[in-house]
Amino acid sequence: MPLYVTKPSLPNRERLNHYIDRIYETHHLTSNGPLVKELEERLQDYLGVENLLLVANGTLALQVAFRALGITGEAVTTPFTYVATASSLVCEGIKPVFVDIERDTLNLDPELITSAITEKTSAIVPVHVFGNSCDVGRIQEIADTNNLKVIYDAAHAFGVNYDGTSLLSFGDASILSFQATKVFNTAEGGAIVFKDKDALERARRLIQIGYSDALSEPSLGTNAKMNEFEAALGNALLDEFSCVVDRRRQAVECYDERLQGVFETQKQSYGCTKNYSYYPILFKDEKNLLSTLKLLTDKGVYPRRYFYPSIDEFEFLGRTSDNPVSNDVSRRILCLPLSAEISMQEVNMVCDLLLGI
Ligand code: T4K
Repeated sequence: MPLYVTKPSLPNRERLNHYIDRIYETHHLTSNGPLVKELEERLQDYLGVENLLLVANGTLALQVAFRALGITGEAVTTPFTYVATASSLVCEGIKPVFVDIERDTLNLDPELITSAITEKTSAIVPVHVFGNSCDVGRIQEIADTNNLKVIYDAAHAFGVNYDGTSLLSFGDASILSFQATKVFNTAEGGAIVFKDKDALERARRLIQIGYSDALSEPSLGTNAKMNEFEAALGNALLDEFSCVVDRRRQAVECYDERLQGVFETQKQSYGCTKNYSYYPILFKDEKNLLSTLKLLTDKGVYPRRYFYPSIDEFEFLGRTSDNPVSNDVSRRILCLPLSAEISMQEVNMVCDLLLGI
């Protein structure tokens, strides 16, 4: 059996049926139905946040957050991320301005932000890469000094705490992705956590094609609603989520035990808890990475080059390619197979291959 970078978690079938039965009883399939409302409330409790809005996916979560917060002109962001962080800016008519990352945490380097700010800048869009927290304190100071909004791409940071509180409570908004490959998934889905209730209400209207209710006149909007089947999956998975985290933690501890000290890896930010979402390792150089990748894929193991290339190399994003750390890291990094489904035998098999045993 091939071993992919991840295997999505699925809830117990009977548990899922219990939620699906409710859909069959009510025939309420979408448009802010009871299961979506229930999941919104449960996630607020579970994550320890307020003003959480469920949406169709993480990419639309970003677009809606930018629009609800009135972001225009330019936004300072990171080149070491998935393309959606920046393409969502472009879709909203905002120019992404890339600044380089810290070599150890792999997150946006706060010390480089100020020099990238112009009179057109209205936001900073950092990413908590692989669930590792950015320097939220320093970023907020810079935002306050320059009167900018901060929208965190927290697609990887479900359930992460920083300094004893949810990492999602920093900035003006944080977005989550619940796409199948994420720690917590609803097949496709996402959420926005706003600091401000008014922004939440604007976003709620935006995701319902500009309608606040069926009778009033609409304003400009899009369709970014989560449906009831996705919410059923989310509710059922949340019921057993502690087991998902536990199994992922065991796999990460096994990787750590075998690989720590052998490969360079991401430095955990101080005060930040782990959600075991990804297991990145860095090779000496790209040649080394490519030969190991071949060895692994020949044996049916398919890790992923998250994130390669550094997205400042994409033509449609302006191709600046002048972020040497991001460019270097992106050529040398590989995310190893990790999921709640992976067995310790499989983790050990990957480690044996990496260590040439
Ligand atoms: N911001 C950041 C920082 C992000 O990382 C992402 C998404 C977003 C924003 C946008 O959120 P969404 O709009 O996607 O909600 C994946 C995901 O498609 C993407 O959600 C994710 N980040 C990105 C990092 O990775 P691919 O193309 O590398 O993954 P894919 O679909 O090839 O899946 C990887 C492996 O997982 C497959 O080889 C097999 C396994 N798999 C995958 C799926 C989808 C399964 O076994 N079953 C499945 O259903 O992009």
